[in-house]
Amino acid sequence: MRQSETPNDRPASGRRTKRLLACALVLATGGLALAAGASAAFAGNDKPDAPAAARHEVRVSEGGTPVLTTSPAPLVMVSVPAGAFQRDADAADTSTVSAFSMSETEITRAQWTAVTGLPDPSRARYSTGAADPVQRTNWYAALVFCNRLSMREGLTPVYTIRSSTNPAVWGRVPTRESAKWDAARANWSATGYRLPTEMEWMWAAMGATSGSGAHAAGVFTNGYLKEFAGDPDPAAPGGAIADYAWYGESSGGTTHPAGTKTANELGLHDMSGNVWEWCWDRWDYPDAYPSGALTDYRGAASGRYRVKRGGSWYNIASSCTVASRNGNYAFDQNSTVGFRVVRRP
Ligand SMILES: [Ca+2]
Ligand SMILES: [Ca+2]
Repeated sequence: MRQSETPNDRPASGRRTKRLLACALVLATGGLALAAGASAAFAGNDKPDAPAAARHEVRVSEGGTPVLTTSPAPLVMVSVPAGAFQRDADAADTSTVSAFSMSETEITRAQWTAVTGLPDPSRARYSTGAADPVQRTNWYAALVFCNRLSMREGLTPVYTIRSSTNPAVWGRVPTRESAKWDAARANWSATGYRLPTEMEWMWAAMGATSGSGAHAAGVFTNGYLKEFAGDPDPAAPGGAIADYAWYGESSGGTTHPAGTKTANELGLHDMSGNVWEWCWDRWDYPDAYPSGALTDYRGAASGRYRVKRGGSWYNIASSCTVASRNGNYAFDQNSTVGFRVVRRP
């Protein structure tokens, strides 16, 4: 039931509601919310904000190279080195991850519009503007963004749906469960953009090889204990999460411009909070990773949901940890969920 922790597009009404009550609420309202989303034809039904170009500030940070240079919203990619980490309390449960690069921030509303040309589905009442992360992009829509960005940058698109890598062939982004879109295949050797795997997300969130904490024999042994991405001491409880994350207690009930909180050790912003981030992996509840050593693990072969990570502007701190897992249906549009992208290094 944890995948239903946040009510679909009704965050304000249940902000302080305990988890079980929130579960019941989403079960009661989920059908209605979905029907409303479907009738809104994915575009959402909020009044649009001012044009993106007028509101988005160009920002280039340390370490990354802007690649989306032709739009008003450059996308900065940060290198994440290969490495290994302990993913839970069992020292035998290690994950090895190959090197990749990851967007410094969540994809913003301005970037969404610039890359896809599709309507911005974000719920305006839970957003401060076009520099905020895009939300209500379901998992299917995130794949469209990835391939469109790859094509725009002259890279090989990663995802194939309906035997094509061109989203123009895929048709309208589904707002209900779609077997064809669920069967999306990933070309892991392609040069283009894609969603992170859950293990890539976790490795990046804990700061990879430069993450503060205990590194022994090439394994980051306690990064999984971090209470938020950037937590300077995973072994010590507590920490200044509000310096690093827009979450339930610090957000004031909306998303905020991407990249305005302190970054983690890699220079990645908002890994904890602001919006949940879609990962590639299938997920079910209850569910566990396979035990033992895993290399470039890409998720279960089946599962009713897709993983989302990091918590959001709406969630309590315990949802924003490095190890916390959650998921949604791939077709879910939720104003607490967005995504960021990765690609080969
Ligand atoms: Ca800590
Ligand atoms: Ca986030």
